[in-house]
Amino acid sequence: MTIDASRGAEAPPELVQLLTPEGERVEHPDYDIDLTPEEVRSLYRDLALVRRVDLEAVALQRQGELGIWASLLGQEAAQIGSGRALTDSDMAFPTYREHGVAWCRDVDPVKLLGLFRGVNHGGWDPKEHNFHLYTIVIGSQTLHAVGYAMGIQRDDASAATIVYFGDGATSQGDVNESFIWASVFNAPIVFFCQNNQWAISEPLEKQTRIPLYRRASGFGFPGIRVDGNDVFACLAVTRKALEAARTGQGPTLIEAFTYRMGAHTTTDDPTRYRVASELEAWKLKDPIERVKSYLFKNELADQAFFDSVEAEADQLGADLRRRCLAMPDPRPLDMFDHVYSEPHALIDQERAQFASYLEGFEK
Ligand SMILES: Cc1ncc(C[n+]2csc(CCOP(=O)(O)OP(=O)(O)O)c2C)c(N)n1
Ligand SMILES: [Mg+2]
Repeated sequence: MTIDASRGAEAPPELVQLLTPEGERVEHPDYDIDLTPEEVRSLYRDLALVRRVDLEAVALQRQGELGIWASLLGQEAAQIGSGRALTDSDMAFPTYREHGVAWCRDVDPVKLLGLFRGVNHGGWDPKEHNFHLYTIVIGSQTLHAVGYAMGIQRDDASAATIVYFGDGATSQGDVNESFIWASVFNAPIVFFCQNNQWAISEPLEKQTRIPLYRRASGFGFPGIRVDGNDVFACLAVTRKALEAARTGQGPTLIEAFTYRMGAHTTTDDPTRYRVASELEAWKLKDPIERVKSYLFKNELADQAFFDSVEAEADQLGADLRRRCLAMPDPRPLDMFDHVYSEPHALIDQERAQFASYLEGFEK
């Protein structure tokens, strides 16, 4: 039996697209965007630099400097487009793969590396960046985000919340519960699902028999599918959904239709469960190449511009590597420090037990 869950190289129907894989600008009646050449160049720079952060992190893991890394390769446009749609007062709740969104929230990428190197438990102050800590437990951040959005609502603040999750996460109870809460309380939230078509080795057709964005209608709010490899469309669609949230119109589900071009994480080998031709087809839809073609074709950027971004990426990569290796190892007992915000008897006991265990080693 074959189930058409819209996976594969063909652009599925109902997809909001403003920039084709060939770099041609197309119109959409509901979603338009007017970007200056400077803004397009800036988006290109974001895309290219986060890809370099990611490549450097994969290399560092391969050299034993990180415990693990979850690559965003192929998902740059979904993350930069949605991340650049946020205002400073909006709040974002990520999974473990949102390095592009972290970039848009001004989180120093070395702090992401710290988490994957195992030298910190998060690395940044969520309040400082309005960017929550990475969440590994699939889907649980959707509940945290709806709670946060309901708080915004009760404070009567003009801000929105966005929560990121994957296609696999849509099968979690937490995600479905969060949809219900958001819907019945009309919470100011955008559910941003990056449908990269794989949940480790599980393909999309094991999660759903209908396009994911259509799930929203069953919960009572709008759902929309956007070309997740099109940074213009992701920006336009997310902006509109955030504005709807800020103006009391409640939640939106955005399904960014994209593809995980790399492995699930550096511990995974996707050649064991997916065919090479699928990846080859998606390489033609690369989110960065289409912006480059657009800039070139319309003479909005010259070779000197692309060279300067490349040079900046080289410098960023080298700087990240240097700072990653320089991060000090934490003291083992530090891990008990932030479990609770206040002293806690059980934690004190566990700290003491662990201290005496450490004493048992020769100095
Ligand atoms: C509650 C829970 N169950 C299982 C896992 C193991 N796990 C880690 S990633 C993952 C797949 C997630 O897939 P998806 O939601 O599509 O996100 P993607 O990794 O593709 O970005 C699973 C099952 C987990 N982290 N948390
Ligand atoms: Mg996935």
